[in-house]
Amino acid sequence: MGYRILEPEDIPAYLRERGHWDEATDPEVREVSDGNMNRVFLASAPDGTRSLAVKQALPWVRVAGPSWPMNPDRADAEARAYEQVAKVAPDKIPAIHGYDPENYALVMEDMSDLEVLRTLLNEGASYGPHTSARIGEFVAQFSFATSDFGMTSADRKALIAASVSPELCKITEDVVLSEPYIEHEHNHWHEGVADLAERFRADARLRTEVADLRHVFMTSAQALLHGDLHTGSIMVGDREGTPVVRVFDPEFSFVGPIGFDLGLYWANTLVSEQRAMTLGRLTDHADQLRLSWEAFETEFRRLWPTRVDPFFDDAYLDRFLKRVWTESLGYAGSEIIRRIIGFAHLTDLTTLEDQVEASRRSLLIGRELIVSRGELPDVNAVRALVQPT
Ligand code: SR1
Ligand code: MG
Repeated sequence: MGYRILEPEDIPAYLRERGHWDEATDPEVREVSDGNMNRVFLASAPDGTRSLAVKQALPWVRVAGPSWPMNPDRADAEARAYEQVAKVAPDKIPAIHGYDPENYALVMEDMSDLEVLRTLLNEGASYGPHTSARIGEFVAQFSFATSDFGMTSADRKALIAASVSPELCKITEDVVLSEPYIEHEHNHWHEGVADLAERFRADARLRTEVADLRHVFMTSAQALLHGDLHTGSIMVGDREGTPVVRVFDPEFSFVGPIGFDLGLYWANTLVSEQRAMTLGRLTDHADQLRLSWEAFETEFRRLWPTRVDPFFDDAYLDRFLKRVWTESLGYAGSEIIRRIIGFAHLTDLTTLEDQVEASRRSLLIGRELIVSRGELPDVNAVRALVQPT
């Protein structure tokens, strides 16, 4: 792909060219790439008065290198998602200063005063009362606005067409929604769960339910999603005494089932709970699914009277939310499983001295969420499954 791959030393001139830096002194630049896919640089004035983040998509998966090529136009999807969220929930994403589609680079707010939620949780922090509530609201505001309830039918068709993201969706269809259930070179696991990995590959009931979730992922166009809403895609902190929650990294964004976003968040909270249990550090982990679902449902119902098409009546809203609930549980289960026996694992478990028990419990919860999702009517039923008495 003929575009300019930025190195740290290119960033000062790049920011000046793009009109983001006109201070007399060049910024100091450091690379802070962390996720699986892209590079991120922080550019800061030496006197500390200003700083920016630059994120660039590489033409491959960063952690795999050129052996796993990947279209950098995923950065277009990320910019599009930020643009849509900015209309309805600007307080829940970083400020975007500009997108350069020729070089697949976003210039945005430096959030290094905040912390990645996963990092904090791994260190033993609790969520507090705000984090999951803001995430539930984020999903409701973003999904309502980009659904057939928030947009006219014609605008929605244009959004769906513009948001097609075949390569990134294929990653999810593969690494989340099929590979963990077949023999695949991407898969790996701790030897202490090898028997469960084998059992899951032979589990016909599980396979059919995952096939159903995979097909819903491929065909359901409910709303524009974040697409990878795990606890590593969320930053939290405090600015002048106000709690701050920011969702970032929506490069997997596409128009799909809303439950995929909620489910990914739930999976990550459930695995973090298993880590805390192992370490004897449980705090408010058990509340997070409820807090995020209640905030999602409350906000979605608050927005409902503003729907553009009143043919969708109140009884349909109940039915729709029930469907979102059930699918969220299924996607939570599939996210848990793929994070333990698939390609990309979670530090929540891998950094435990003994990860086996937490991983086994998580895998079994994941399976149950998938196969029993239709029989889990509410949060209490999920808690009974996670924490049997
Ligand atoms: C090849 S990418 C594997 C995972 O990293 C991303 O963060 C997504 O979660 C994807 O599934
Ligand atoms: Mg990411």
